Parts: sequence; C-alpha cells; structure tokens
Amino acid sequence: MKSPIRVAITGAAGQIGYALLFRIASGQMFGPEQPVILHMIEVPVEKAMQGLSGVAMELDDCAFPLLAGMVQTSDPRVGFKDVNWALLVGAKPRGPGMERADLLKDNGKIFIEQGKVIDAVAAHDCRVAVVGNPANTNAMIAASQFRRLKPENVSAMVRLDQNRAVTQLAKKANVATASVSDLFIFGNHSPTMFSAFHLAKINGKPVPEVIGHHEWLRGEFQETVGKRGAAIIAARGASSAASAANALVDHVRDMVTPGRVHSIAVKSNGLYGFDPDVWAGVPVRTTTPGSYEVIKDLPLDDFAKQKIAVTNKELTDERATVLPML
Ligand code: NAX
Repeated sequence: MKSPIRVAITGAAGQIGYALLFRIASGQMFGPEQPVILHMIEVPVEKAMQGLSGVAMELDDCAFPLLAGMVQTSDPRVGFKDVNWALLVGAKPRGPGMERADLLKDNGKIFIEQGKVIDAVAAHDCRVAVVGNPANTNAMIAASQFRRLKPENVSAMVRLDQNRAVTQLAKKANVATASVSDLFIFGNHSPTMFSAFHLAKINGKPVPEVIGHHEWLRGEFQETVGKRGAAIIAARGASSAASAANALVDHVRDMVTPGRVHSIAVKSNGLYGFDPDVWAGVPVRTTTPGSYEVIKDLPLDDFAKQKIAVTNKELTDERATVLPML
C-alpha cells in the first residue's frame, strides 16, 4: 500500500462537500491504491462545525479502506498543514441585492488568506484546485500570494462546463457521451465561456460536420451550456452539487493521470489571445501527476476569437476589481 496523501477540502460541510468527500474517500479521485487523509475545513461557526462532525461520522460509517484519517478544523493553518492537494470549494455566496464587485472583493479576502496559508504550510508539491466562485479569479488571487509554491500549481475548475457541453453534443448527435472527444472550454467559468465545438469530434469526425447545424452550435448550444447552472437552480431550487463534485473528481483524476487531455483554467500567459495574467480555461495535457502542458496553437476561427475576446474582457474586468487588494 502507498503512503497516504493529505487532501484539504474547504467548504466541507456544504452541499458540494457532501457529494465530494465520499467519492475521494472511496478512491475515485486518486485511484484504488492511494490512501487519503481528509483535511476538512469549515468556517468557525458552530452550525458549520457541527454539520462537519456529522459528515465525519458518516465517513466513519462507510469503513472506507482507503480513508487513513480525518482532520476537522476551522483553522486554515491546521487545515492546510502538509497537504498535497487543496480543493478550495468554500466561498461566500452572492446574497440578495449584492453587487458582483462586492462578491469579488469578499471572496478576494478569503482567497488571499488561503493562498498565503497554503504557501506557508502546505507540502512543497501542493496542487490547488479552485471551485468556489468566481473560480477563475479566486485562483488568480490565491496564486498571487505564493512566494514558495508556483502559480502553475493552481487551477480553477471548468470541467463541469466541459461535461455539460459533451452531453449536449452527444444528445444532439444521438450518440453516447464516450463518442465525443476534444471538447474544450475556453475562458471564464461563467455564461461568457466558449465551448469550442469547432475542435471537438464525434467518433473522430469534426463536430460541425457531424451535427451540421451551425446556428445551433453557435447559439443555443453555447447558451445551454453557459446558463446550465441557472437552469439547475430554477429546477432544483439549489445550485449544482453532485455534478460539480463529479466534475472536480474528473478534474483532479485527469490531472494525476499522465496523457489525459482536458480543460482546466490556468494562468494564460497570453495564449489564445487571453490577457497573460488571467486564469482562463484552456486545453491541457497532463505530463506527470499534478503537472500539465497547455496544448498550444489549436486553430481559432473568427467566431472563436470573438467569443474568447468577450470572456477575456470579463476576466480582465474581474482582475481589475480585485487588483488593489493584492
Ligand atoms: P454551500 O453554501 O452549500 O457550501 C459552501 C460551504 O463553504 C459552507 O458550508 C460554508 O460554511 C463554507 N465556507 C465558506 N467560506 C469558507 C471559508 N473561508 N473556509 C472554509 N469554508 C468556507 O455551497 P456549494 O453549493 O457547496 O458551492 C460551493 C461553491 O462552489 C460556491 O462558491 C459555488 O458558487 C461554487 N460552484 C462552482 C462551480 C464551478 O463549476 N466552478 C459549479 C458549482 C458551484 O456553483
């Protein structure tokens, strides 16, 4: 048996946390041979910590062979101590009447603090995956605090958007989701994202050729994927949780599996027309566990360039809003 890795999860008593922890402990994220110690981090509020203790009791009751220990804490210095992965799920939700700029700033404070503490106390190889919204900008904020760890170690999740797009294409073409490949998300995890259908394939053939319905690909398809989160809230009365947890399992599993090709949001360094300092969804290939190379020079047509310009503008605006805090 391998020695255990330490995995921190913020927002562990939240709804994504509840759908996520059991899948990590069962081995779906890091594989059936890899024991894990879960560092479950919540806010220092009695209700949250009490809820967390209940989740920990349920984890105990699963008798997972791979679960080698649990830490329950509201102190980030304890929670992030020596962790190999930090999954930043917890964030402040947008309240009624709250401006987007205020949300950015409130979350900015959380991610500045967490970035600092991770840099100070986490393992030297720590990888960080951000889910809490606005995920791309929160990732940029956390990475801005790094002195010891590398900004490349921080990614934000656009995998839920990728998975949503794959299913919409599969349904339209009446094929299984496994027939769809090379569907990448460019830009922000927000309705401005671009689902790059022109690069995607169905059974190895270009999607525009197979589906043929260009208006749908440029219009309804983009909108359905971009606004799926709102559609789930309208239907369920709560935001996506199990599908978000599933996407994070996919995101991390692909990041630890060399050769996997998928989309994650990372520092753009100016690729694909993005501002160099924003964290944008781009296609990557995993090189060694936890490391990746961005797949460069995929062709962009005028429509793709225009969509990327819109999502880039949103990302640069978000960055400008929080920049004075960094
Ligand atoms: P919940 O409100 O159910 O849970 C969030 C939990 O985080 C709460 O228990 C809260 O106490 C905790 N928390 C807040 N600040 C914290 C901090 N500083 N340290 C530790 N814990 C903290 O929300 P949930 O539905 O689980 O969603 C979590 C986040 O994921 C939200 O920001 C949400 O917007 C975001 N999402 C991101 C998605 C993505 O694809 N990137 C999709 C799903 C989801 O909407």
